[in-house]
Amino acid sequence: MIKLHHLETSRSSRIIWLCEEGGIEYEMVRYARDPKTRRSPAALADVHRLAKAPTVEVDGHVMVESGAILEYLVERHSDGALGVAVDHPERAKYLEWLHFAEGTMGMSFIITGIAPMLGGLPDVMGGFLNAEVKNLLDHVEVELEGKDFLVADKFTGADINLHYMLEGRAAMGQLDSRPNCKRYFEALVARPGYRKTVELGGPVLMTRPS
Ligand SMILES: N[C@@H](CCC(=O)N[C@@H](CS)C(=O)NCC(=O)O)C(=O)O
Repeated sequence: MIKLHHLETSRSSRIIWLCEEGGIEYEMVRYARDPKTRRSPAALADVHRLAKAPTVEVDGHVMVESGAILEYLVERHSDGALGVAVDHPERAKYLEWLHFAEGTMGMSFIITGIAPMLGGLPDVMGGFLNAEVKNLLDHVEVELEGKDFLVADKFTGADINLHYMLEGRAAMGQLDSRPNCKRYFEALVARPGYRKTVELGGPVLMTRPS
């Protein structure tokens, strides 16, 4: 049995979604963020010293990194339906997109996403990162032209991983001028698997601390 350590309003929602849509049995342990710092609690550091979400106990290993967790769970603990087979022509593209959200996209999206809660960014840094976000969103917009999903014409872990990054952008209105991103995002959040994720794990987005 897989044990998912789920931190409220965090990336661990991805793993709930994967397990729910992929028919993977799991047990969930829930953690609240520190109300002032919004960091994870010490109890999560007892599970893994990084105290990051998601953390998953699987096959005798305490695993972190959502992209790697998604890839492993799809291949070892489901029928593979939410992945792309090794010999599929779009396998390379699937791996590229599965890891893109936490790779190239992660830094600028996360920093510009939390900056407003922390008093904003210095101009030079803001200029650099906002240009990066624009470039990356434009890239997604081109990729989604005429498509419902990122790869292989089906819903995969790559869509789950990208969705988390788009949640913040949707809330900031940055999908409104990008019709493909907007259509794609709205279809993802209308899925019963996503609704179930929010029902079980709570909202995905963190809001400003009081
Ligand atoms: N690249 C990692 C990032 C993990 C990460 O930073 N998770 C955040 C939640 S969205 C976290 O644990 N934040 C709490 C903290 O750092 O105290 C992944 O995709 O799993």
